[in-house]
Amino acid sequence: MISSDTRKHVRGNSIFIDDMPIPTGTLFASVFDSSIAHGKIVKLDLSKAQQLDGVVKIITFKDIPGENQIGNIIADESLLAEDKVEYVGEPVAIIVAENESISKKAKKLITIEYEELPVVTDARQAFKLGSLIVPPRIFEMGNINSAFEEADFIFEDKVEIGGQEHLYLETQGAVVIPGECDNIKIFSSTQGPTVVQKAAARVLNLKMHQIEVDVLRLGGAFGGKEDQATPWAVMAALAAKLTARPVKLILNRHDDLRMTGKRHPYSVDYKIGLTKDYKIIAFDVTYFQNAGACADLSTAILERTLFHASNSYFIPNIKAVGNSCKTNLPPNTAFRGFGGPQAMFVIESAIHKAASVIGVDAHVIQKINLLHEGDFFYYGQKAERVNAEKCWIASEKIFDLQQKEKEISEFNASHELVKKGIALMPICFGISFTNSMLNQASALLHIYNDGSISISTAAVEMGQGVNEKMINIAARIFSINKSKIKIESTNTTRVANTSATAASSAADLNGNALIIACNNLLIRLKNHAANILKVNDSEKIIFKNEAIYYGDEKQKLSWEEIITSAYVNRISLSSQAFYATPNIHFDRNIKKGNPFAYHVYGTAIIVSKVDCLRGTYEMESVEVVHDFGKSLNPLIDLGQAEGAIIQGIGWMTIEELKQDDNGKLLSNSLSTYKIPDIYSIPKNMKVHFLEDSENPYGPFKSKAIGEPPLMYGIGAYFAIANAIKEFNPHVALNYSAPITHEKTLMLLYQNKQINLDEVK
Ligand code: LUZ
Ligand code: MOS
Repeated sequence: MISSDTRKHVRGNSIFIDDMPIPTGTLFASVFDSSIAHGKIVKLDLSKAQQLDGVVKIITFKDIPGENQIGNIIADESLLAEDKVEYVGEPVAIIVAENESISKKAKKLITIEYEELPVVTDARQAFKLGSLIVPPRIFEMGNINSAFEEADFIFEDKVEIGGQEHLYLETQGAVVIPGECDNIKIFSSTQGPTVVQKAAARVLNLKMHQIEVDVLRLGGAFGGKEDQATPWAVMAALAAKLTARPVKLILNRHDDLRMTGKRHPYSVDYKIGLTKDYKIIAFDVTYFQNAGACADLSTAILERTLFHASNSYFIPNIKAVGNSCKTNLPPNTAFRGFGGPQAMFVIESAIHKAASVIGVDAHVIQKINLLHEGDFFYYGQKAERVNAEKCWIASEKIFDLQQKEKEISEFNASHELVKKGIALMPICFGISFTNSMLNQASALLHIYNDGSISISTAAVEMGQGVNEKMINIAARIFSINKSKIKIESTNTTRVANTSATAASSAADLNGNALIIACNNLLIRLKNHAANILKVNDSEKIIFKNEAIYYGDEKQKLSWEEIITSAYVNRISLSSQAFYATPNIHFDRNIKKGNPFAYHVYGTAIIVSKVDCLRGTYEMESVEVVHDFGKSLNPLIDLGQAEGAIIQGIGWMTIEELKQDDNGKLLSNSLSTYKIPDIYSIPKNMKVHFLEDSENPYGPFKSKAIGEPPLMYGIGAYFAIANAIKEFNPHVALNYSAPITHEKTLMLLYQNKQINLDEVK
């Protein structure tokens, strides 16, 4: 079944911020930002710009009525720079003008002088200088020192992991309409309406109830709008307050790429110890996270890295150290996976390295070490309903791993300049915000007296289909046609204190709240139906296909009739409900607890094909067994899985962020930053739904889907690496992602003498 949003999207009927009809007199704001990565502001001259016809106001930090502070977890981020700048793209002033072209023209008339300071863009260099966002964090289990003494194999290495640009189709932006008495309404392209509301209140010196944030939908987000939609919305709100006129602020693509943060690059040291029968008994890992110039969500992201240090494996002795390093780059931020993907690439690199040196296939080591029922995660949570091995074995069987390996080795034996490589990638991803507090949601349900339904939750639709899932839930409980149900915009006045739509949890948290709201009303309606039908046992009343049944007997009472009758009899047709995930907690002092409601499992088998003359490659196949629980909507879930896989492969292969030594983004356009396109889709992509998986924590036993499948993309790195080894067996891999075509070419010919005349 096609979702209601799909229809709107393909017909161009969906409204994004930039499509909103705006009131006449709306001003346009643009942002003047730092051109250097680190320095003191010596002089800021706005006079020429101010004199330009049509410029209404130029705002600096001095005009802020409240606090010049938008830091969410840590208060270290000013909305507008005061006396120093710490990254290229840091906002300094807001130019508010009658229209966009005037505000852009005025921006060019602003002059600024800096006293430049040393620039640090590298996480390890920042660490050496003692430039950390917070003190190092350490998670541990067992005793790595004694375990390393018992190990038969020990390997140590370094891993480098690149960042990733979100590239949501809709850039950051907001429209703000001022109301009476300082009340303002913000339309923001944000994943976190309450985050925006709170930050705006702080900066404007208003109460939260004076600010209404409304979000109809986002044109993509991927984590990039969990925290980083905030500054633009707050700037527009500030401009609206100071001018008492509506204000629109939308970043163009170049500005967005330059000014916003990305997925965090990490540099990592590890040491891994195995027994002679390939059991991993010790893992010592130190992460250097490149946080950028302020905290943003970096500490939470680093925490999730620590949680996922051992991916889908049971390792009895682990020590993981996380360093969040402050550099002169735009603050890096949430991105689908939230630190989990970086952790998984490291443990997979360690296993791959061990396998290469020992001389076995990596998947032999992977399989032996998979997590089992009752094992403990090293942060103290007992593993329950573990599907790690189930997915692995199902993938071997369904996709005939043995036959595949045979075909690949035959292919490689008979081809000299094209090689194939295979890799398996198991995943285990914890579901719940790692900050337990955030695992709450509410739903507001109205049934109008014509029988149509309106639903508000905290979930933000960003193309992931959460609205359709909410419709599915209500339609299922009331057993009515989907066309009777409407999902309203996400709005802080209707649903307060919302957690951001993030952590793959929006459908779980809001869906569970919605189930409670629907059931409350259903009970009310059943009691009323029992009255009408003059029966005592309302539990025998069933709502089915828009009709009312008593036991098996269909009654002369339709959905519309029972609703009208309830209204006439003065029965409330509205319901509000709250859900908080039970049984989760985490003690940040002892670093133990039960942070996740459950885990999502799966295994991917990825085959690459590398052109060994050119260094180019393609993914020939990606075949996955994924644990969806009991899917709420298989088509949406499949779409999420496929999209995430491609996004993950992009991160590991072709998406390469580059800055110069002065902290200036070089990959600042779509011609220098390549993301996957239609030609990147593997010829053979199959996602098999694991059978017999149920989840007591998900709505109707479903599991979260947003982030976990992204991490299958990590397998692409190793599939390419293994193909390279077929061509150049003595290649020394440096475990540096992404493995671009250029890097592939260099690795193919690393230390390799080749006489092309001899090649067939
Ligand atoms: N956002 C967040 C997230 O604030 N906390 C999390 O644990 C998280 N996990 C994944 C993605 N976004
Ligand atoms: Mo998050 S990475 O905004 O789910």
